Amino acid sequence: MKYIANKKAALKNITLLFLGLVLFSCSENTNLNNTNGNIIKSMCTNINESLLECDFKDAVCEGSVRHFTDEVGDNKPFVDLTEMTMTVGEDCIGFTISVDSMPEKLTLNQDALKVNDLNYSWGVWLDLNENSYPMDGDLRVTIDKYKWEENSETTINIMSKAVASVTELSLSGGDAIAFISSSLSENTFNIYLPKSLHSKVAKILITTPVQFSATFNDGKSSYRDYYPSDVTTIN
Ligand SMILES: [Ca+2]
Ligand SMILES: [Ca+2]
Repeated sequence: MKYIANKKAALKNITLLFLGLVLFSCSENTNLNNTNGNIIKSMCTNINESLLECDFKDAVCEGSVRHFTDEVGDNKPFVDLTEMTMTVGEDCIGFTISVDSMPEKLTLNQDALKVNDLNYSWGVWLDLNENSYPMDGDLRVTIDKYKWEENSETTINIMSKAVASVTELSLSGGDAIAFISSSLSENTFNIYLPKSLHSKVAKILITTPVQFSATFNDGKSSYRDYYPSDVTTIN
């Protein structure tokens, strides 16, 4: 609940940024090499003392890459994880998350969905302390859409930008560290995190255990695909 309350309060300040998978179109790829935190100063603003809002302009992290392949056809196409990567560069961390296909439009805030319930999510959990459980001090990077208010059901066009939230997990839930403007190209999300974003981001190693997940909940049924599929400790 702490996590939801924290996030909801923050989102009230950036409602326009977070309304589903929204915003402007930009196909430029940028490689950012700034190592000393200036990238944070130039591309992030503080929502509050401990929460940043950042746009790294479709930057792509280059470095060592781990590739992950999930079964195709084991869920709804936009929930069906297919290919994922995790990149650990000198100064950055990168993730790509591909689903089988994304429709041109998504329906949000289904009438059957309760307020505060998760509607859509694509993301990755990082088991920083390698105990096979997302507990205190671990990290979560997800593109989430919640039903925050009793809004009526709506259908939106998918745009090329989505917002990923970086959350430090704790025993009571988690605290958002940053909201990162990320790109969506066809069926692939690309998330760029400079290591200078947070000390926990800097701790991500190429060997850090990860779990990818995609979720859709319309209030009547819940769909979830995750990789690796034999790990079920993350909820
Ligand atoms: Ca799959
Ligand atoms: Ca852990």
